[in-house]
Amino acid sequence: MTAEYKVHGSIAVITMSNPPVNGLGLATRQGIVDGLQRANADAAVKAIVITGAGGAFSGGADIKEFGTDKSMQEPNLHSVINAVENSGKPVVAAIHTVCMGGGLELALGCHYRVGAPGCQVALPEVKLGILPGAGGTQRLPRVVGVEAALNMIVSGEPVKSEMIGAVPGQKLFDKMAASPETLAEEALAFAASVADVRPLPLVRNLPCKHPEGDAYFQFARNMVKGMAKNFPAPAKCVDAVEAATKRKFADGLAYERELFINLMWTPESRALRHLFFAERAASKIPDVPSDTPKRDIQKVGVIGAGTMGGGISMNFLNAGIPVTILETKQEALDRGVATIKKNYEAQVKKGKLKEDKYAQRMALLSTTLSYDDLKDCDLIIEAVFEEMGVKEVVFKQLDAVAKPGAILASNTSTLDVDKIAAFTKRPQDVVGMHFFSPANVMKLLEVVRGKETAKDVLATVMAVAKKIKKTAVVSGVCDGFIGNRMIERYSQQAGFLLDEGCTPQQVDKAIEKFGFAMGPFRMGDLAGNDIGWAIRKRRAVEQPDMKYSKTADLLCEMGRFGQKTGAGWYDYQAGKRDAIPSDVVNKMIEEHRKTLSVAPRKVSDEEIVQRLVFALVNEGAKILEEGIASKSGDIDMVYLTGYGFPIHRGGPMHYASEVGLFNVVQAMNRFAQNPMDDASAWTPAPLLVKLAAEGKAFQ
Ligand code: 3H9
Repeated sequence: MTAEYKVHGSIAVITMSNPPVNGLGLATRQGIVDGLQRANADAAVKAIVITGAGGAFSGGADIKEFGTDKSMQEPNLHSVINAVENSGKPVVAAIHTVCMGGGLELALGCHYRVGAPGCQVALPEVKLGILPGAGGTQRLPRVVGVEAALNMIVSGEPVKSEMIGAVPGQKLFDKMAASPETLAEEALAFAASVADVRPLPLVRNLPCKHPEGDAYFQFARNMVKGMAKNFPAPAKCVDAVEAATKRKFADGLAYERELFINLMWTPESRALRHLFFAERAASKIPDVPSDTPKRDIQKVGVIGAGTMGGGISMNFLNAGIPVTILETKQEALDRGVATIKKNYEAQVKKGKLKEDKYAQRMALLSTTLSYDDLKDCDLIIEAVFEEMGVKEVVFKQLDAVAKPGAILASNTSTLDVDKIAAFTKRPQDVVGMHFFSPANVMKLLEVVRGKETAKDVLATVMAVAKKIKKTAVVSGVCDGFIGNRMIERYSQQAGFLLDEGCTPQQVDKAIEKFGFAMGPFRMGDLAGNDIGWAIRKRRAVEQPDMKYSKTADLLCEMGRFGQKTGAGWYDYQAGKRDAIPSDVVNKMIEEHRKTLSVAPRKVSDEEIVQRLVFALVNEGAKILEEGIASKSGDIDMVYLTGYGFPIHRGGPMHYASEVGLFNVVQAMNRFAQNPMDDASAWTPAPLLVKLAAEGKAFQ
């Protein structure tokens, strides 16, 4: 049963019941139509209420059905709404908690709407790369006005029901219930009060005009152009709403349907739908049930008051969790606290943070030079220098002072968490929490699961991540975990491209045109080229055969560490971040090519993009195969939230599936023939070969 039918006196109540959010899947749609037929056939029924069970009126069309036959199967949402509009007896929507997408469109088809306060009302389809496809663009402007409707449709953002209900002249809600608790009763009373009204009011019959007509829509188009960038849907939303003001209702509806279907098949929409599910799936760990008991996290300790330690601390302060920062020297503590204050003050200045909130957050912060002061912390995160010897000292001290059951986390970005855990007598309590810089801004948190990490530690850290508003992705232990292990292959290709004839700006431009927030060389300058240098030096000992371009080492030998030294792959003017192509660097690259006896060749943008992205994909496939990531969506989330991979491409693994894994393997085989490249890096991962041969995509 996905829609229940009950009669209360003379009122029939159809309750959508399709957890978790009463998505309008086929069975629910059928249930509503059946309920309407029953109610219309029953002479004792005078009016009908449609509502939703549990925590939603309806979250809209069932997104899981998209791309399957079920989404189009009759009764489709249009037919359901037609059945509602054509009901001979009044239909009242009793709306609460969540009323979104197709759910709102269904409500707009009802003759009347009673709303509960606190309900999130939205047409969020644009966030899935589509537009409302069941009349939302035609009916919403008729009840809340063209501008308000277009704002909601183009942004997809929810608006609280009581805000809409309070706007004079709005026709979305015929009545606002006093509270969510009284909604059912008030909706029944309202339905009884309109039982005899004829003709029944229909939103489609309301007028729809904008006083400035063309000028307004031109303005809207210009606004949308700037913000929509790589996504076609927002501009189509404007077209559809404009049609509501210019065409007959039925024509507008048909036009909206056409736009909806076209958008549904765009790669951008597929990417956003993938992202929707990948984001939610990332928080689920296959062998850690969602009801795993969690440890209580009341107080957090952070070791290290540097850039990372400070940023990490701010996350917890922002969430109202007290933090004690430990350092070895008072000056370092003072510097760290001053940086935190500076960050908050900048937010206050921009009006993003209120003075009293700032004061509250700072009041939660304490500092210490003694490990003893961390003994009442429930979670202690180490953010000290990235060197195993240093981690050993820290974890041995933590083991000596931390209370039993405290979670001991390392912010290491590459080191072996199992080795770190072995410095303690409680490896089950040790986990990696790899934040990305700036840690108070970046969404991504890699949660590194050691071989002995306890399940309740993982469950707790995932819950904490949600509390501090991070997208947490679980990674197994390997060098660099998911993100940095893959980026090394990407950087390796970027270096080879310089050796073969590219300039840093050509490589950056090509990949930025593909949609990356920043190319590898601008990124290196921002993060600090010395970080990669240190890793390469370590690698040179561990994997002496690994082939890579020496240009990055030569750059560092010139002291060009990036923005922090005013020079890196690019030149920088004092106090500015604009990357200016550098003659010195280009000369260094040319000279290096001469030492390799390489005649530079013209490399196409397509080759640049494929080599950089497919290098990520191949390593991603190995990570998946080894079980370091449990699903390909997790790898995509890491790249979308931590590495500036273009959202409209859906992440490297999704993008590869879109290109076709067979084509990806073919390209890799081609690249392996290039004598300047590292052929071993292009041996396709067995999983990739298998899926390509089977004509499948990454799961
Ligand atoms: C549409 O309506 C098209 C029409 O215009 C035209 C049709 C012809 N379907 O976010 P949460 C699942 S397009 C299926 O963690 P919250 C979600 O996957 C649709 N499943 O919870 C998750 O499952 P799981 C327009 C859905 O409380 C669970 O619900 N509507 C849907 O933080 C909990 O989700 C939207 O775009 C759905 N429509 O937030 C609404 N919605 O537990 C998108 C959710 O297995 N949804 N699920 O991981 C949201 O914005 C939020 O989920 C919502 C709840 C605010 C509803």
